[in-house]
Amino acid sequence: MCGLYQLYKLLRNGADVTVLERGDDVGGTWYWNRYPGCRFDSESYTYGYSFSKELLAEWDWTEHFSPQPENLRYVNHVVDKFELRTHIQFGCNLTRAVWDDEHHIWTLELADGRTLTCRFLLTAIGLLSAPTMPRLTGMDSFRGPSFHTYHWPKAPVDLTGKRVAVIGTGATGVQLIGAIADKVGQLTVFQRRPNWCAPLHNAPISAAEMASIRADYAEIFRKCDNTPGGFIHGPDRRRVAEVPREERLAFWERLYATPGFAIWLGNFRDVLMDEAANAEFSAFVADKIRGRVKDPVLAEKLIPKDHGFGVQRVPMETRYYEAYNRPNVHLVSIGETPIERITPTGIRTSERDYEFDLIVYATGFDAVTGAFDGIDFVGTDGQRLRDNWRDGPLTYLGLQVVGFPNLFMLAGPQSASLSTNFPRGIETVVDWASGLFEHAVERGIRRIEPTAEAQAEWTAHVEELYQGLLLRKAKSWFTGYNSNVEGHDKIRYMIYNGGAPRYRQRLAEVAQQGYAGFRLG
Ligand code: NA7
Repeated sequence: MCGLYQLYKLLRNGADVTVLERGDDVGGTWYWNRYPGCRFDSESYTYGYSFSKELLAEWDWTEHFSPQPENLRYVNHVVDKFELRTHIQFGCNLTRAVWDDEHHIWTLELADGRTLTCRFLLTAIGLLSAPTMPRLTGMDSFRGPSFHTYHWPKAPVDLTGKRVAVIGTGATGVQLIGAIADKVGQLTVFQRRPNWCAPLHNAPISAAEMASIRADYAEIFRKCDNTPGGFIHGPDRRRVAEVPREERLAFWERLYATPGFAIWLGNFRDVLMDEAANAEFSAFVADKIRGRVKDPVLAEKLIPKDHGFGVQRVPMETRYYEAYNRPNVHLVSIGETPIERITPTGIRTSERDYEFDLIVYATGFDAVTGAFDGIDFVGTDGQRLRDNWRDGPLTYLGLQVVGFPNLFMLAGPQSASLSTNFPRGIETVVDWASGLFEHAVERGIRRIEPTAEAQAEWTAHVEELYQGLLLRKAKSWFTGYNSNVEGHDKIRYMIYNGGAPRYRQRLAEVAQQGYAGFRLG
């Protein structure tokens, strides 16, 4: 989504540009993630690109939260419409990028042995594009198919009558479980920690509805521009304690019945900041779970006890809790009965052996920095990006890093794109970066690098923004936590939590001040 828009902009500005794509077709997230149930959690009409009126006029979304196949069709439609495909080289796996400080160029090494050079190197490599597998004994010994959700095969997988294991209950696992519970023979879910999930309330979009959405696009995007998350849902400015109990319960009932992230991003503002407010809302959601899961012992296992609602990414679900009322669905709490190993025929826990035809790992990603760590970026004086970021990313505006001139991260750590409705966030960054490139070309600028002071100030600012939020304590990808990656068991300040409007304002000020904080030469 990000790279394609940047390509479009650069081509329009007459730049000499090529896109290197690891996959053998376009789509990024929507190319790789093909698991059943995969869909937007953003309202479809807030997720599409906003830059072309023609595109908005001709594209019909068929569901409020569009599924992966339609999303992939959308990306292909955009690529064909704007004739972008010929500028993309597929199957290019960038392994190394080395900066030459004398000639001001990057040399790129690809896995197939090819070498390319460029003046400006822009990354649009995704924030959730480095999937991680658990470190379990015997994983290679399993005789049936097993894969990470990110690598769900392109060829149809017949689940009918199959005994399926799903490990992981994050946003991905929750989508998958809800979608396949009634398709498989037996489904066994291996849950390490439960999540606070909320109903998505997806529905088809009728032709009349689409017409009214289309007529309303300007207002929809205006709304998205003005909320911290780039969604149509913005926080309610009241605090929980200010609102009489009956009124707030009625408000929460409405939120629970509202489609999308309203329940997370449209809640009272202190729910995500104050322990007491959060505990009260979490209790409300816990009761909802108890109301939906028939077996009370099972219901308690599905209610998080170690963190409150919304401090981790809220998985949006469709019939997720009801899946556990089915006789063919079984929950294994790994906390009680840990997985001991994967066997040739299934999974052995401390309690018993399970036999499976298929094992699916919905175990998440080395988020945000994982894709960067996968490339050996070598900057000035031979310094390496992955070494400099060992204890957490250091950036200026989430866009650039000291020691790595002319390297621009279009959806980098510590930028707002990661904490917002992604296309809304990246349109801001791409538009801004395109302005900077024009500025550079007009003035014959060949080298752009942030100052050490600007980077230190921004990184400290990002860290400070975490302090007011309960999410700072959660073990999730928002804090850079991943038990499957060595060294990622401590807090890293990955995302900018100041909200999209504030970020946009800051970018505008930086540009107005002649790109303050950047050294242009
Ligand atoms: P997440 O949200 O990181 O979830 C990963 C899940 O996998 C989560 O339930 C983890 O449990 C579980 N997990 C991870 N490693 C293991 C091991 N080793 N053993 C057992 N269980 C494990 O990734 P998703 O793909 O669901 O979602 C990522 C983003 O994609 C999401 O935020 C959306 O923006 C789209 P844990 O909770 O860590 O105990």
